[in-house]
Amino acid sequence: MTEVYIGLGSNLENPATKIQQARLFIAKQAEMTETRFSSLYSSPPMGPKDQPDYVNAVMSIQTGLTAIELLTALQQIENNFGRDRDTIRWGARTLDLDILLYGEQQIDLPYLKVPHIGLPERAFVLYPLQEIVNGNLWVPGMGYIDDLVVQCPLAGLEKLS
Ligand code: A4P
Ligand code: MG
Repeated sequence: MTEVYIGLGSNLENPATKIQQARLFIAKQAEMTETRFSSLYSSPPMGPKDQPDYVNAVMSIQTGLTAIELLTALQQIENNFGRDRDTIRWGARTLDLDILLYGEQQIDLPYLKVPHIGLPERAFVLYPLQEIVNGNLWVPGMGYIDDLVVQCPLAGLEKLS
């Protein structure tokens, strides 16, 4: 079993509810067992500004799936939540699920980069991640979580609950 951190994001159709529904949906998958779930956070959009604010959270799971199997499973869940894959990059979306960390593995495939490459500059990922990790987690190739958080401005991030 591998401990995996997943970033959840939504900015359409009751995003906070979407995030909670996605959490339940993930937790009930046979091959994914929830271990921690962060607070919900709101933040202004990174990327195009003409879209609603986002709600983000981070959860950890234990899984027997490989990273590639997990990516496929998460993409299917995104599709279940009505995600339209033709929309513009960094545009509004009902549900976005990113693999942030897969154990201590570093993966560099064209379609899968782990740790997630956006991690160091995304307050909406780093702060909820720091909330649920045990101690000062080492992020492979990037540094310690506490250092990454200190170096990342909040950029309007607010804890919701
Ligand atoms: N991919 C590569 N590595 C990974 C990984 N570690 N986890 C590939 C998941 N997917 C990964 O992603 C594009 C491709 O990334 C996938 O096919 C997968 O093979 P996508 O989710 O289909 O497309 P996207 O999300 O539109 O593009 P991108 O660049 O992944 O966008 P992001 O990085 O997900 O950002 N602002 C705030 N405040 N909060 C947000 O959550 N999110 C985004 C989307 C923009 N602005 C935001 C937020
Ligand atoms: Mg994504």
